[in-house]
Order: sequence, then C-alpha cells, then structure tokens
Amino acid sequence: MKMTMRWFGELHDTVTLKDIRQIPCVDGVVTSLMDMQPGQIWPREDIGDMHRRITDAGLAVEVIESVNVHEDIKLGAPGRDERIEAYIETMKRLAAVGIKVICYNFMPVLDWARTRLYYDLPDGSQTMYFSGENIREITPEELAARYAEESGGIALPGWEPERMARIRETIGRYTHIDQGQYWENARYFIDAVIPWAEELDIRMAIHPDDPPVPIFGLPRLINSAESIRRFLALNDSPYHGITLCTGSLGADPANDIPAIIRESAGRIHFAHIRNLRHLDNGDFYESAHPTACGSLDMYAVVKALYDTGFSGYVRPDHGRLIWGERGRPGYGLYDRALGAAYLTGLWEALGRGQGK
Ligand code: DNO
Repeated sequence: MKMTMRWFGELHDTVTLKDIRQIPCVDGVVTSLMDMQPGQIWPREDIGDMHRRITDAGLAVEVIESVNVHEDIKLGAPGRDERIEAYIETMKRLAAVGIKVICYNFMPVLDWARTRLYYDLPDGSQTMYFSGENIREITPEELAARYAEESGGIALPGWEPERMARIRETIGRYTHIDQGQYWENARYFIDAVIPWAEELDIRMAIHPDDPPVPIFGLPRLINSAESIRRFLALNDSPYHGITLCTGSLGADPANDIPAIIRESAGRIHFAHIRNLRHLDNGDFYESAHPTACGSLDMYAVVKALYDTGFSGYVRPDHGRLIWGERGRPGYGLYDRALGAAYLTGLWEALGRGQGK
C-alpha cells in the first residue's frame, strides 16, 4: 500500500506540499491540472512544472486524479474519436514524467454531488451531507448556486463554471441515451485507451458514481458489485481497473465493500478510503475515518485489501473540517491527516499480526 494525499495545486488548495510532507508515512500526492478542460491536451510544460514542484518538495507524484472524459465520448457523439485521441496524447505526456495511474470517471455531466458542503455536526466540526429528498427537489443550477455561496467560490471539480454554463443543454443531450447505450459508449472508450495504457504502463482506474443513486434523471454506470463485475469484464487487461472508493460505494448500504475488494483483487489500482454515517431516513454524512465514527467497517475494508495483496495507491478521502480550519469541503488538512495515520496504523497492525 502506498499512502498518498490529494493535492489541488498551489492556486487551488489551502493545504501546502510542506504540510503534506509532514504527515507520517505519506510519500506522495495525487493531483491534476485543475484548469484543463475535458478534451484538452495537457501542455507538456504544465505537466513538467507540476511534476517538478512536487518532487522538489520531497514528494512523489505517480497518480493523476483526474483526466476527465469529454462529454462527446460519454455520449458516443460524432466528435468522440478526436476526443479520445486527445485523451491518449495526454496519457503519453503523463507517462513521460512517470505517472503510473490515471483516475477518471464516467459520470454523465457532473462529477460527485452532495446537498450540503459544510453541515454542522454536534462536535463543532463540519462535513458534507447528502439528502435524498433534497436532491429530488433541487435543480442542478440551484445546487451549483448553493455550492458557490457556501464555499465562497472555491473551484470544485465537477462543478466548474464552464460546465455549469452548459448544464441544461448537456443534460438534455442524455435524454436519448439509455443504460445499454451508455455501457456501449464506455466500452468504446475502454477499447481505445487500454492498449495505450498497456504500452505506456499506466493503470486506468475508474471512479464509482458518487453518490451511487441516479441524480437529475441521468444514467449511472459504476455503483454496485454487479456493475463493477460488468465493467471489468469489458476488457481483460490488468491495466483496466477501478478506484475503490468506499464512500461512494458505501453510500448504498447494500454494497458489501470487503466482498467487492476480494472479487476485484488485482484490478484495484487506487483506493479512496473514508467512512460515512447512514441516517434512518436514508441520508448520509461523511464522518471521521475510524470504524467507530461511521457506518462502514474500516478494519474489514483494509483487511480485505491486505489479504488480497493490494500494493497500489491509497488516499484518505474526504475529511471533516476540524480545529477551526476553513477550506475546501472534504479536503482540509487535519482530518485527512488523522485518516492517513489511522489507515497506516490498521495496515501495520495487520502486517504485524502476520508476523511481518
Ligand atoms: C470527489 C472525488 C471525485 C473524483 C472523480 C474521479 O471528491 O472523489 O471528484 O476525483 O470522480 O474522476
């Protein structure tokens, strides 16, 4: 297991590389060029700069989260071949600086969604909250406006102003895409990029849909054991894999995450490990990482990774904002650092239990 932290770059993060370097046992960051539009070929110079800054700070950078997939690819629209070529060109440029894993998603139009970014917990910390009822009532524009207001304009991946400007039109383009067609479009993309992933030694790790339920009437792809099985069967290459996100899959209590890990062994290239608390009405909020703080059995999750010989990248995922920290929802420093230390502790204990 290689422990990393997500970092959004100097311009977009309140956390510094120096902060991250001081977290015990974290050797690297997972990052992206936040200003790149889907379909854009990433400039070599920007990739080189990003790489230099991180390695100069004494950290490794071997995982990119995310290289976003253009909507034409997800929709199977006429421009998709050109967009796929651009994607592959970006992969080549990332391979040139030693990138080993690309995390991406195939969620239509939007990336993740919550209904509150800074929900107050009784202990005075703040966290992200998802209400099933609220998401049915609200429009994407209203939700984006709420995010902008609550976050003071922080650029949230998946909710960029460029994306929001065309939101109605983009959602409208999905009206004619049924689930079967959506799977075909995913297959087309996978068949095109996986041979290059093999050639470039980059493991492709799709992120599950977050949350795992349909929102705004849009199709869903990766949200259960069955869908992960179906997805991995699209291509037998070991380079075709997943990002195991416990918070995304775990938002559906029917998902048995340790069982998914055991079944997907060898195809999990990256893991986002966080906990959440299910409420009686079906809502959830993101809790601190330890098992006792939420509804997921974190020991069982880490044990399943350990038992299946997982040697990929891990990061603590969304944390709460604690100790008066202000910042990016889910991505403050302190609670994620506690999460990293906790996960490292679980891993060490599992190893010691085996006499290692
Ligand atoms: C949210 C993240 C997602 C993730 C993308 C991967 O915090 O987990 O935005 O980075 O879905 O492409």
